[in-house]
Amino acid sequence: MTPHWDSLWTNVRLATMDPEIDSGYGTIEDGALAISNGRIAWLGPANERPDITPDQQHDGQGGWITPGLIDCHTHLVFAGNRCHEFALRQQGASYQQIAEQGGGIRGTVQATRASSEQQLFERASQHLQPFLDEGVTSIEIKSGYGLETETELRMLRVARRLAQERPITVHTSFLGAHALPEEFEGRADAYIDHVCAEMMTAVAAEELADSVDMFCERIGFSLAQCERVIQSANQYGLPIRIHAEQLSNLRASHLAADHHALSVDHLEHLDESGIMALARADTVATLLPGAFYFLRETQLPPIELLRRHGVKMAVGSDFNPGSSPQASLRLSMQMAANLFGLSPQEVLAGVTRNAAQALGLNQQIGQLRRGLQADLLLWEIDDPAELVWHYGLHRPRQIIKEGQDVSGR
Ligand code: DI6
Ligand code: FE
Repeated sequence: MTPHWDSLWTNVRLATMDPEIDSGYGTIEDGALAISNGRIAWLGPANERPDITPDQQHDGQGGWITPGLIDCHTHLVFAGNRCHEFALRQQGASYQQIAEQGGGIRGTVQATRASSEQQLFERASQHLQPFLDEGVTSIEIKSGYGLETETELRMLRVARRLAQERPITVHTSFLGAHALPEEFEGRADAYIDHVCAEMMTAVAAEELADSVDMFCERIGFSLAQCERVIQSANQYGLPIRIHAEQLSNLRASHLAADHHALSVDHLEHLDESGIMALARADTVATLLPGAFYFLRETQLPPIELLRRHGVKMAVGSDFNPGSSPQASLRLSMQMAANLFGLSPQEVLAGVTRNAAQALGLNQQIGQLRRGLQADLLLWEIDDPAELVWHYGLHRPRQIIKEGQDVSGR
């Protein structure tokens, strides 16, 4: 049977992000790329292209094709706003102090509980649009602003519906263990029982979560409490990820590594023993420079040690109303370079290949590779580093999602 191509791009340079090509962008100069049935059917140097006539041919005019961007850490579904809290922080209150006084996450929980599924969906669609416009083709979305069964389910249903109605792959994480709700004040263990038994059972019954997340922190939950959440996730066969070592070091990375977590996220207070554990488990270290910036943190995540031990680094936006209210992965990419010192190659790997691994989707997305989902972006740039250097200048000329041109949607 002669192979059939739906579409073909020529006169392009490819940043494949394939580590088997090279350890940088996986560059193919003067390349070509063909799509068939929503997958990458062929790619390589133009002069090696098989003689197949595609249904559609595109002239890339010397631009670059990259994989679609992947934001592997967001809290995109929420209601209300936290401007008041921002003002308190301007006057010197810390994020932790506000949380301890019953503000912070709890404020968003109140507003989210009071919103219908339709209201949450409309707001979340607005939140999603800027990510779509800048070339994000896959996104992780957490629950965690319900902290009771019905609202957690509503948030996750909204995330699933976004995947159905918008051109994006959505990975959902159940984050019941995000904060202690008011009605459980002083009874954190009882709340964790509730998360593990009732809430997770309901989430699993509707198949609403692709992974389980938790906030291991003094203002969140202890190691022992997180371990119980993990055991429960294991029972449902759900992979885990942990908000770890963000404000202090509770050794959550060790716990994550022991349980083969997909990712640990934030990591400003991570130490070398934690890094070695992550390296052994091949758990992805997700860096969230937006939260570092917005909370005016001074403790940097240990980038050089992560590099030295070969831990894979991803970069996420952490888009949320409290610690990272900027709806842009592209801005987070610039921050990862400028604030954390990642190279442009590391940043791009962090929002493609490594972000895909953080979602357990590295056999589907994250690289330009034959057989993978055809999620790709065509950029009018001379160097992929421009995507990290500039913020707010380049929009993809074409956005292809599973083989379909979804530019402008
Ligand atoms: N760490 C964070 O940065 C977000 N959640 C978390 O566990 C912040 C969530 C919020 O403040 O609303
Ligand atoms: Fe977060």
